[in-house]
Amino acid sequence: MTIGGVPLLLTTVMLAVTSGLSGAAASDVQQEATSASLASVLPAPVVATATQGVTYRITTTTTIYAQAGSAAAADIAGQLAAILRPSTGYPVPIAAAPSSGPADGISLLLSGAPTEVGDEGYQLDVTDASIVVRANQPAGLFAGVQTLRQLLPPAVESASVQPGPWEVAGGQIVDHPRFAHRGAMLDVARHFLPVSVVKRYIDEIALYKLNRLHLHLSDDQGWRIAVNSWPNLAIYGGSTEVGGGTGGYYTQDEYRQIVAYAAVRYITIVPEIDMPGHTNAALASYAELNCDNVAPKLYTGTKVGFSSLCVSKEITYTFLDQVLGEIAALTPGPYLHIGGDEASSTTASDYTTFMNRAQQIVAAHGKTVVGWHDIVNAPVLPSTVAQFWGTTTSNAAVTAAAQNGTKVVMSPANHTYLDMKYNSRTRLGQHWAGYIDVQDAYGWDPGAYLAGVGETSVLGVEAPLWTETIETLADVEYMAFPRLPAIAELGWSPMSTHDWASFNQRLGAQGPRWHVMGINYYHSTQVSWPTGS
Ligand code: IFG
Repeated sequence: MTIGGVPLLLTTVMLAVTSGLSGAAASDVQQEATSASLASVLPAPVVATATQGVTYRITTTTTIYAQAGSAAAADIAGQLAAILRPSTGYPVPIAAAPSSGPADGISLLLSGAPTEVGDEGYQLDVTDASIVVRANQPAGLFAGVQTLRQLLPPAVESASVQPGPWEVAGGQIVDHPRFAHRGAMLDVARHFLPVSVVKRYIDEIALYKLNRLHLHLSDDQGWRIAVNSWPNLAIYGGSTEVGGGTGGYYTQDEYRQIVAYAAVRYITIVPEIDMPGHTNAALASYAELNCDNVAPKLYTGTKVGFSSLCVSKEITYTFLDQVLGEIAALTPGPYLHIGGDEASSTTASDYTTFMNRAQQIVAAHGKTVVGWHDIVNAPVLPSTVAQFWGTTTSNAAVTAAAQNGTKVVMSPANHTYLDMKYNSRTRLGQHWAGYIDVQDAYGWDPGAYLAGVGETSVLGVEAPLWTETIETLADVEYMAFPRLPAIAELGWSPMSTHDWASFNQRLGAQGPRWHVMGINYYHSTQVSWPTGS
C-alpha cells in the first residue's frame, strides 16, 4: 500500500481489524476503537492505525529523550516539556536519547523514519512502554510533537496543574504534507498588530502544521517595518492606521525576534512590501517618490487602487533596492513578496516596466519573488510565485503562466479570506468575496481548483487575514478559528482523507483545546462542538 493517503474508511476498517472486532459497522468501531483521539488529529494524518487496548501514560518519571547531538531536537524537546510541565505538574526531564534507542519515555529521534515522510513528515509510535517520534529532519519532529499534543487530553494545554491521567492511545501514525507551502497571512498595515499578537498567532498556526507566515508590512494606511536608509517610512508612514489610530511599526530588532520565534516553530516568514500600488504610506513619507514631488496626506480610510509609485523616476528603483535590500538581509527565508495587486493607478505598460525591474532587484538580493496573481500580467521570472486571490475557478493569465512553469499559491478569496464574514450577522469583516463559514473554507481542492493549474503547479495554500476591520488579538482569533484549520488540512492532508463528516468531528474536538488555551474562536453552527468547547 502506498503511503499516499489511505481513505479514512479504510483506516477505520483497519481499526476494526486491529481491534479484533468483526461485523461491527466501521463507524461504530471508529468511535469505540479510537474514541481517545487517534482519529481526531487535525490535519488528518496520511495513515493512522490504532492498537486497541494499548495506552501510554505520562507519569512523574516520564523523560523526554532527544536525538543525541541535535540542538534542534533538544529545542523541540524543550518546547514539548514547556507544554507538559505546567499542566501535569511533573518534572518531565530532558535527556540525550541513548544510542541503543528508545527504552521508555518520549523519544524524539532523527533516525529510522521512513524515507517517504520527507523533510517535514514523521512516524509516531505509541506503545504502553514508550512514545517515539521519528523524523528525517527537525521540522518533522516538530510536526510529530503537534500531533502528540492532540493525542493528549485538552487539559494538557493548561497553564496550571490539572488532575490527568495523561494518557495517549496506542498506535502508529505515518504522516507527511501534501503541499510545501502551508501559510497564513497577517495584514499588519491596515491595523498594526504588536509583536506579542504576531507571536501568539505563530503559536496558533503551528498547532496545525502551517509553515509560512506572510506579513503584509506596507499598504496605503501604514508602513510597519523600520528601514534605516529611509527612516520616515516607519516613523511617519507608520504613525497611523485605518480609522486614525496611532498605528506603529516593528523595529528591525523586533522583526528579527518575529523571524526567530517563527523559525523554532518551523515557520518561514514571508515579508510583503506591496507595490507599485497600495503605496500611499511610502508616498506620504517622501515627496521625492511622487511623480509631481508632492507628498499626499496620510490615509486612514479603506479604499484601494488610488496610489502608485512613480515608474518613470529612477529614485523609485533606488528606493526599491535599498528597502528590499534591508528586508532581504533581515529575512532568512527564500521569499520576498512584492504585492502587485490592484495597481489601478499604474498603466499596464508602466506596470510591466515596473515589475521587470522590481523582480530583478529582488533576485539581485538573492530572494525569490512572490506576487499577488496580478503580477502575471507582466512577464514573470521563471521562479516568481503567483498567489491566486480570485473568486473564479478559471483565470486565463494564471493558467497560461502555470503552463509556462509559474508556481501558484492558492488563496481563492471566496474560500480562504479570513476577513470575510461567516454570515450576515458577523460583526467583523467584509463580504465582497461572499460569506465564508467552515464548509466553504473546507469544501475545495487546491490541487484541482483553478482550471489548468494542476497539482504540480500548486506550491500550496495560504489564508490571508486583512485587517481593515480587525484590531485586536481577539478579533484575529475570532476570524481565524475555526476556518484556518480547514485551510491547514487542505495544505497538509491527502485529498483521499477529505471528508466533511470526519473533518467536522475532528474540528469539533479542537474546541475544548481552544477553550483551555483561551483562543477566542467563533462557535460556527456548522460544527458539532463537544461539551467543554
Ligand atoms: N483586496 C486587497 C487587499 C484587501 C482585501 C480585503 C488583495 C490581494 C481586498 N488585495 O486581496 O488589500 O483590501 O478583503
